[in-house]
Amino acid sequence: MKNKVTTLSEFIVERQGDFPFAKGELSRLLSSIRLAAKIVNREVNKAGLVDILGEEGTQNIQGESQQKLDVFANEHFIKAMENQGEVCGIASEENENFIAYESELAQNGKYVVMIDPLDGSANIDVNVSIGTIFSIYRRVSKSGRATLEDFLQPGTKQIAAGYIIYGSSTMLVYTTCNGVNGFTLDPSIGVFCLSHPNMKFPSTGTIYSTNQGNFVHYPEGIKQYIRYCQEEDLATKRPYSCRYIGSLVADFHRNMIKGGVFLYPQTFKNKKGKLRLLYECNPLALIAEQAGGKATNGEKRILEITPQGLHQRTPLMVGSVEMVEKAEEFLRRFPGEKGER
Ligand code: AHM
Ligand code: MG
Repeated sequence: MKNKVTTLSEFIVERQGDFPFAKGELSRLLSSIRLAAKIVNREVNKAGLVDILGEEGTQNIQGESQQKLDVFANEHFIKAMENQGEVCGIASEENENFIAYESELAQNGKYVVMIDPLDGSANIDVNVSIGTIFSIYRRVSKSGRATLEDFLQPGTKQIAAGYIIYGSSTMLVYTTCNGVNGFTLDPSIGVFCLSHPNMKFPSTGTIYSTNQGNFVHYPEGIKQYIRYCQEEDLATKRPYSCRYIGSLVADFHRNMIKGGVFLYPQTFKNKKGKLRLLYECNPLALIAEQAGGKATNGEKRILEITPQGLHQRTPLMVGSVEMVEKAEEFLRRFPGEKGER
């Protein structure tokens, strides 16, 4: 007989005891994310069928074109976080400023959420995996409207983080700082079921993920590391495979399961890197560490970076410990100018 299926809602309730200070609040917050994820998943799945694809015609604050599904996902997560009253404010990749909820209920909420509602959006209209990334903090202000300080906390202060991957199946993977667990959506009944308990990054692997088209603009240490990945060596199973989807969540998820490293360094064009610290790198860094992996900007732990702005960017190297440390070693050996040709 098969093992009993554990649903995400059962799991959230079982783990509620991990948070004596949070009582049911964090559970309710995670349940809101679960619901919004299902709604976004429904729209993502019918994206090819209805007239929802294509450019929305607006640009987000980084000057990138927004697509309709980004807007839809953004609106749904913003609404879902407001409704339960646990969250006093939300910051999103799609909004220049954070949103401080107006209702009295929400202003009593103890948490703030940071979110990339639909990451990898360039992949939407070509039917390639995309994802949602979220990060949860306790507010530092006492009550009332959320403040900027509530959002500008280092990643070490996260109390939970996760992602949803809309891929060949839809999964929700999250941590409440007590390991990482993955749930696969059974679309026939609309329920997330525990499919990947206690996920762990293999300590090493044979995959490196990077946009190799940028090679010429990479720092010397990263160029040298990539050359190392491509060399032949039986003992370390090199050359490694290069796998790059261009959706951070999908590349990260694959590497966590199979073992690998993801590199998005500073480049000649993006001197500070491309990926956003607060709602892309920090949540994945927390998940990586909770799964026994490592995340760094090449000099320091991602989680220890003090954020200065909501949309701050950072170089990112994340994945299997031994592979990240090898890349760091190359950066030390070949310091060079950041993003120097
Ligand atoms: P987005 O937030 O505009 O979707 O951009 C983030 C995405 C990541 O998912 C991915 O790792 C990266 O951008 C890919 O960038 P590039 O096309 O430069 O390789
Ligand atoms: Mg993004």
